[in-house]
Amino acid sequence: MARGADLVVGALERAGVRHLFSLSGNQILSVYDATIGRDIRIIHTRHEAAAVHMADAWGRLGEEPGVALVTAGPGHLNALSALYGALMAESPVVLLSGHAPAGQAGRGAFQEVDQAGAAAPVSKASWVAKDASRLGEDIETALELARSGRPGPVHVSLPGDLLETAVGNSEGAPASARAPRRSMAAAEGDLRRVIEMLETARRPLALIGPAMSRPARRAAVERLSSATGLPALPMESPRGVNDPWLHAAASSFGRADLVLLLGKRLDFSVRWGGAPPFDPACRFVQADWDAEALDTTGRVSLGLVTDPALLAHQLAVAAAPLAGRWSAWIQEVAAARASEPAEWESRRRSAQAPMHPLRVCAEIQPLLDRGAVLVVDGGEFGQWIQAGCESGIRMINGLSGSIGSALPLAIAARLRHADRPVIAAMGDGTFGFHALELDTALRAGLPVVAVVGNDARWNAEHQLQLQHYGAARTLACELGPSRYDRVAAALGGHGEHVERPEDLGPALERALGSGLPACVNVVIDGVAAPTYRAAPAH
Ligand SMILES: Cc1ncc(C[n+]2csc(CCOP(=O)(O)OP(=O)(O)O)c2C)c(N)n1
Ligand SMILES: [Mg+2]
Repeated sequence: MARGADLVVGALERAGVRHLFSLSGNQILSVYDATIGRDIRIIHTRHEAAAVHMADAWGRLGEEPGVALVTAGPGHLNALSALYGALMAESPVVLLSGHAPAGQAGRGAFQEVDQAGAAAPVSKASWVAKDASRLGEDIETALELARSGRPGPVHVSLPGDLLETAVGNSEGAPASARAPRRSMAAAEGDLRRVIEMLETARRPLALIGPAMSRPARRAAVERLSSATGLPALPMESPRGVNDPWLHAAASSFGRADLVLLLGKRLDFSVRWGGAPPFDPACRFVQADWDAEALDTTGRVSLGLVTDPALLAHQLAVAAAPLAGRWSAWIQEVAAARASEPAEWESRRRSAQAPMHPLRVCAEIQPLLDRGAVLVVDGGEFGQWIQAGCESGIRMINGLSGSIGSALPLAIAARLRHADRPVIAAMGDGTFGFHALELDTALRAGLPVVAVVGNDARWNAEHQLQLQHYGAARTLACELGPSRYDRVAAALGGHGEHVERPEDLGPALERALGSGLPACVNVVIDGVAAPTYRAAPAH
């Protein structure tokens, strides 16, 4: 006799979900049980947030929702900070949480808490399943919502008694025929208005949000850029216009006279379109999937509710006659993005110990050139790695500004890209959040290499203290010069401790060659992150 849990797992399997990132608990053991004999694997983590970070990475890397499964109450609440990460990264994620039995609702059941309410601010949709026989539909709806429009996390709470309820022998209905989606293409008139604004622009610039910056949608933006010469920059960093990856391209913000926000909110990361970095005379056009995401302050001249990737496709054709008029400008933006301060080259080659983070970049780069995936997280060290390394596949902690996700993100990246090495670079403080996921990596056979930039402090906060309160008032942000490599070794992984620059390359090779989850603990000079101040508006 099938149970509610069988409907859940059947619907997941039919939708192509092959991995559940999970931490066990009594309310969800029926779901574990229902995976037996199915083509679904459970990756069991050491913390619920890690399970959601893994689902987030899965969602970002393939645009198919990553699914996390956690237990009720505290398990669910542990997962929520990571759900915020997925929300801000616009990553399709489904969080399934066990829940106190429906039959005990409101009676002080074990771990009973308003789970749907708690998840609501960090998800696109959030509900408690009501009917055991319809659990399959709950799953289908959640998966569909997570990937439609602006991708993002969706939560469903699964009361333990519904999961255990017998629902007959039916597997549930096969995936219901979905109503054809309304076309989200921009109307002819709206397209015309965008073209008219582009016609009078001398230095137009497209800024693209996180989902738009990933390959599936980025291709449309690249087509627009190559067809028309319109430059486009991704806005994925919580440091916004000071994203170190942008290098000097941040100065383009102040030079632009028309900004096209494609799936990009006019939020803190672009300083709400203010001056600086933007010129007060710069005009803004915003295209977004959601009407609620459109600017309401009056800064945006034209707001369109449309699929921004479709709009990019449409503009690539409709604005093609404008090709050529911005060629000097697009080259200027590209050159600024490619430029580096003169002193970087000598830092990359420096024999100084403790090492400058750029020296670490120089040793990581050859691995990236061989196709390794780069995951970057955490503090000042992370900013340097983002500024100093170029990688085909790169994942950063994202607009949530939350540190700690690097290891779980990297482990899921390894699952997604089994043929590529995965390097996760992070600060020593950041490593501590999910260090024990090295154990998950070992058990799951998903080796990743954590490169820990060890400056024995929470340097990003230390730097802020220096800046705002002065050298005499820095406190509480110190860490020990800990041997994090030994954590990896203690868990059965591979550890390397590196103090001298010439030892780093060989240590990285040994870590990769070990075939084990590894931690390369690198003693670094705790310098402040690189800054490319956006040029003031003139
Ligand atoms: C979840 C979360 N907690 C706290 C912070 C604030 N924070 C940002 S960077 C940072 C310090 C990171 O230290 P470390 O990982 O050692 O990197 P470092 O700056 O030393 O290179 C802290 C505490 C945050 N962004 N996210
Ligand atoms: Mg540190």
